Amino acid sequence: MHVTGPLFPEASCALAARFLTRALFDRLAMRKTATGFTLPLAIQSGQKNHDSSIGIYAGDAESYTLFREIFDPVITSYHQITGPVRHTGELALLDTADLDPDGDFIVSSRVRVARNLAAHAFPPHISRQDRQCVEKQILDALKLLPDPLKGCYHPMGELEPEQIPRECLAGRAFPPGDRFQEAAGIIRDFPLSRGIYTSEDKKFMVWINEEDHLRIICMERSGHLVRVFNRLATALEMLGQYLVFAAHPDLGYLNACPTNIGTAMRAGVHIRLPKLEKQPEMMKKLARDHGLQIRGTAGEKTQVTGSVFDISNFRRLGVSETRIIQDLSFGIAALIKKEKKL
Ligand code: CIR
Repeated sequence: MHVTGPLFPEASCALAARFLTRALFDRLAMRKTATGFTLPLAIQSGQKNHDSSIGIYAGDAESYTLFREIFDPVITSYHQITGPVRHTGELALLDTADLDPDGDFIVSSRVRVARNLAAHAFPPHISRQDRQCVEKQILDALKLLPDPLKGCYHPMGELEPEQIPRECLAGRAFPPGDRFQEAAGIIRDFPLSRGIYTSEDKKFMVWINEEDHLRIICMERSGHLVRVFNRLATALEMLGQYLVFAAHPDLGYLNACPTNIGTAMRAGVHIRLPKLEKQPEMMKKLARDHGLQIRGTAGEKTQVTGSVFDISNFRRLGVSETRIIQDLSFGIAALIKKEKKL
């Protein structure tokens, strides 16, 4: 394929724009994965959105190896890894106490991982028929889970567009996604073959066919992050007996967005810190020292309301799941200690 003109908008600060030279593009542009995914398809989102921070998605597991000359620098730069990536995970159950037993600070704890089935194209490139097949395979596996993970599925396929916001509020649907995902092809045929599985106690959830085939989520309204993690580790272990997840020996679990590979895990708490809120520099330093990411109350790029921050792990690749939870627990304890002291 020969494309003339700039590959990305001039104002783009995307990592893909930084590393994808014209010569590299020309060399890789003719390649096609077994599912038919190409580099021009991978960079569509970055081309259409001048404010992309990454600007590239994988259409399948093979994308990470066939186009590794562009994925590798994006991955090492985003995940701040020096040298070659050598990821090794560890999902051992942990034994740590509640981080906030009196419930003075932590509102809720949440852990999520992203997974894709190895045998199918990822959401940016999947066909309608394969998406349906993925939904069925995942549901068949979920049906085998024992209590307390047993639950029910809320298919979104038959929802009318006007019903979706209400279902989202009730936790039975997820929104169609953002313009980055739309440009990447992730929202094609929405809401067909999408849905949310929830356990009866609502502490375990699986989003099917959103940005990845599976987003597996555990949460509860307490500071017991380790209990939440252990529940997720148990569910993942069981699902892994029935489903083959896309993974790479050095990169860990593979997902549509290169920011979400490795452990593909984001663990965190919603925590009320009114005193630290007034000391943003102190809070930033604590976050930096403990590898924490601070987000607004409703997630990325949102405002902080009621002094409630979303605090989670920054590192996801090149560090084990167990280590992430241990470091995060340590960091959150340090924040609570400082808040009490102020
Ligand atoms: C970007 O390039 O800015 C978007 N594709 C989003 C990157 C962050 N990844 C994500 O939310 N999964």
